[in-house]
Amino acid sequence: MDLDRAALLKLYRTMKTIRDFEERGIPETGQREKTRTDVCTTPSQRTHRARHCIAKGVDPKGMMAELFGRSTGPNKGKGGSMHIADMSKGMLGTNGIVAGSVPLAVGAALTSKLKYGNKRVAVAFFGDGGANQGVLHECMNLASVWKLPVIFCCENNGYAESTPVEYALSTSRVSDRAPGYDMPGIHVDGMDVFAVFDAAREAVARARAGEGPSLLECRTYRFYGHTVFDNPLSYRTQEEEDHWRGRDPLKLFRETVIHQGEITAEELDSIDTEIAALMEEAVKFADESPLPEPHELSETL
Ligand SMILES: Cc1ncc(C[n+]2csc(CCOP(=O)(O)OP(=O)(O)O)c2C)c(N)n1
Ligand SMILES: [Mg+2]
Repeated sequence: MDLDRAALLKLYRTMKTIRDFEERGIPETGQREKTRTDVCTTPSQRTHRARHCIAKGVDPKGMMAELFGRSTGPNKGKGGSMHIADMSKGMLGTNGIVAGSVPLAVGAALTSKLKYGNKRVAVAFFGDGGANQGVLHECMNLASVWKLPVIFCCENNGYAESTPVEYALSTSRVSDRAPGYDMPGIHVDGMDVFAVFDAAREAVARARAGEGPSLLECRTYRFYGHTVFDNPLSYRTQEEEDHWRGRDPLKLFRETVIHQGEITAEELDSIDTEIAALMEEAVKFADESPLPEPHELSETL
């Protein structure tokens, strides 16, 4: 690990913002959906797509507003939790179609190659369920043939809804499929942010050097159900959940940096307090923001 203090603190702040946003955004949005009769939204799935937006620097206050269907959201309340996009941050759009964003990333990578000399790198995120979608395989093939600057990043959390990855995947790892497309296949512990960071950095360097795509599989876990209506204990055990909870990425980060003496527990605690206040602010901002006007429905963003 060769990250300086500022980079480590930034990493922790981002991770903690994602966690708090997910844990706060889900119940808050659900509550408003139940009590509001003047707006129709689909029941919120877990806000898992939000994490990539936050990592890319999309404003959490605006994102909370988007979840609440408010006009101050990056998509003016018309995107909701499923379709947040913020082009100014390079966030090309979250997607409700499993593996649906993969071809969009490959298109962005083609633009980068043709117009920006591979300087911009596209990252296509998909799950272990998405790994079995046909479109992913077409995309990996074409990206390899054209040596596009794209990273295929599989967040393997062990389940596609309730289907265990061991049941649905033909290989033992998603990354095992990379040689079929002549690209590196890297498997990392997705609970270890340093392992993910190192592997991602290498894949980015390869993409920028014009060497083409990589397949990066991060083995992780979903702490909650697939949706708020899902009871995960109907298809997995408490012991399994406890095991993965013990490997919480925030906990592992804390233990590592405190042990190495890079950062103190107090510094991390003060970030926790700061993020808790940011979430209060985000919920307040979203609640106080106006709903979109009916005439905005057909306006493009
Ligand atoms: C093309 C398509 N098929 C089915 C669905 C229904 N669906 C929504 S999420 C999901 C499971 C996805 O699992 P995975 O790729 O592992 O992603 P995770 O939810 O674990 O992040 C399915 C089948 C969908 N949204 N799109
Ligand atoms: Mg999954």
